[in-house]
Amino acid sequence: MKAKIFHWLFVSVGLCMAVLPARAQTDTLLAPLITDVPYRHTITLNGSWHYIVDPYQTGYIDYRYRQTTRGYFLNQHAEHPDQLVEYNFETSPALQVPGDWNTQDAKLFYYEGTVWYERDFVYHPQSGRRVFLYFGAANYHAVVALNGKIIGEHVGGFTPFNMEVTGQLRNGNNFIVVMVDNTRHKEGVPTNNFDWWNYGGLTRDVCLIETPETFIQDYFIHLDDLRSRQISGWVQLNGPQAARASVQLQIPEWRFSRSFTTDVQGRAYFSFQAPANMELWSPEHPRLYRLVWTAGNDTLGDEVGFRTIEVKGNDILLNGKSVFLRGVSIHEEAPFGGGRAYSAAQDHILLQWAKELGCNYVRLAHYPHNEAMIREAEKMGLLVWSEIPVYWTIDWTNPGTLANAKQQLTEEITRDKNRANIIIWSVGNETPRTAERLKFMKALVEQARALDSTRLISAALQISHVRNDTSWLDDPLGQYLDVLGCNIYPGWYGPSADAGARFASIYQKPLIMSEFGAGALQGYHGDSTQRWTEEFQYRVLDEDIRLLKTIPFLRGTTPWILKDFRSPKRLLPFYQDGWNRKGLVSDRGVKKEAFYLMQQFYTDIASGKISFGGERFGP
Ligand code: GCB
Repeated sequence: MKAKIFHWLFVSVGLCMAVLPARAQTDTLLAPLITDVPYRHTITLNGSWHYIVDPYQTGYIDYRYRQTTRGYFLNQHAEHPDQLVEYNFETSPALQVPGDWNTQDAKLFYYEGTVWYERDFVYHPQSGRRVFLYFGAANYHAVVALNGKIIGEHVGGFTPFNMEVTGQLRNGNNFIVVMVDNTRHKEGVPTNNFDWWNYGGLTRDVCLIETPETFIQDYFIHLDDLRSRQISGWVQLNGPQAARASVQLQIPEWRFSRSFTTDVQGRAYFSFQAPANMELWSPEHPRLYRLVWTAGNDTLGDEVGFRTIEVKGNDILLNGKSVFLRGVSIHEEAPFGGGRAYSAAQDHILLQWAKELGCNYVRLAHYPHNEAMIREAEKMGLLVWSEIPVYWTIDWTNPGTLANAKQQLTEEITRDKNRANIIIWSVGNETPRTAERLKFMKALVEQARALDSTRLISAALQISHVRNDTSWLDDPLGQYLDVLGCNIYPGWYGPSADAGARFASIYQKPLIMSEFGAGALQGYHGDSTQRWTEEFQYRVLDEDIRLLKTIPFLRGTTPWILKDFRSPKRLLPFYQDGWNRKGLVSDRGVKKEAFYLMQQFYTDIASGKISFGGERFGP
């Protein structure tokens, strides 16, 4: 037994040294991302995990800053009374996964650092089956070990990752240990400074995915053209039989069945014409079709919608028709109280509020939300702006930061590219106008386009100056974007937008006002000039709406924000108490007066009462 442990230490220390630099910037040892996980054969590892809070990373590094030989990955137990083992998962408390640690243990509310998670499970490997360990997300840096051996590492708090564990699972008892560290870093994405709670932990589902030896790893399907009803895409197999293999696609409602042959890389590209009776996906009619892929002895289902999205002049065309995006910004926080949201039930409540507001669109800020959120929105007919956490002032000249931002963007697009409701990939929020940032952001735009040429690219920008009552949007980043996003806060961070206020852009592109609003403590009333009252928030929003109505190229609005959210930057006692109060709904789910004002604005747009640049968006 001892010899075994020493052998393990030797091997794993060597491995750890190789894969664990002081601060990894990108994924290590991971398998290509498996998509469409809700439709796969999975074994959940959600539930109760033991945890150890380790602020000094004692389970990881020794007193010389080397990888410790007593690492908690070993999950050791003292076998003799004289043996020194200074931790014990078995007798440590438990956290629920998925979930952040901050809201599960009062001692961890403000904690930023390392927490170790451990879970035992029973598994019986079968020959001919491959197994992958999948994490929906871990914030921020995760190192994963199976049965005492490190098997992978991931950096980035909001995107999935998986490792192959075929052949590494024992028949019977197994254990996983994950070190999760949510320390903020200057070079991180996001960086040190951001306006939301840095919820740490295994915040999304954890599961084992079982597949045949050769399996359908990923696919991409999209409607290219309305008139020709051309659908195209690709399917990717993984495994020993992946090359020159036959893959079948069926869409039962169309009685469609077609086989494709993969190339040497295991990928098949396809293209076909949809039947004339194809119904398009739209917010009014969120039609989804069941599809089934078959390759060898693997089958994979999904439900997909078909629609087109493009920009023409100042217009955003959904299925060829100009659309106004009546939206709201949303953080991934539980609808009642705080804590990371992670379930379809929580997501549904948030999205239902957006529907009540009159939305056909949501801005999921400021990072990729959980997969259930996107799928729920797709079923409910809500278009989506999806964003990566390139936020404010990150480390623009650091190549590791760019590599990580690209990685998060890739993981986001890989996971969600088949969701019809996502129409915009946003590459960042309120980034500064510098040459270094432009280079960085241009690289992200190019990456997004290379991965997915079927959607629009945007970013939330800021105005550069106000001249003669006119706010100017002329950020050079705008030249690379399809749609301009812009955040403005007149009447909150700056002077009110007075009656003559105007908004101008140097670009001939559609604009989404991606943020505007004011803070109010729900139930706190007074004069409309008194900050934190619902009346103050209402007045500012009223003035914002007046300004918005004057912008002929405006094609969408997402006020900040649907629900009050926790932020350690919002410390004013009584009014804030750790909450950003710009929600249209309070942290307890109570609607504020401003909610109804915004609702009226959207009713007026949807009924065609309000037009933009002569364009009406009525039924
Ligand atoms: C912004 C940011 C958003 C903040 C918001 C605020 O411009 O994009 O993340 O939370 O302002 O409340 O200040």
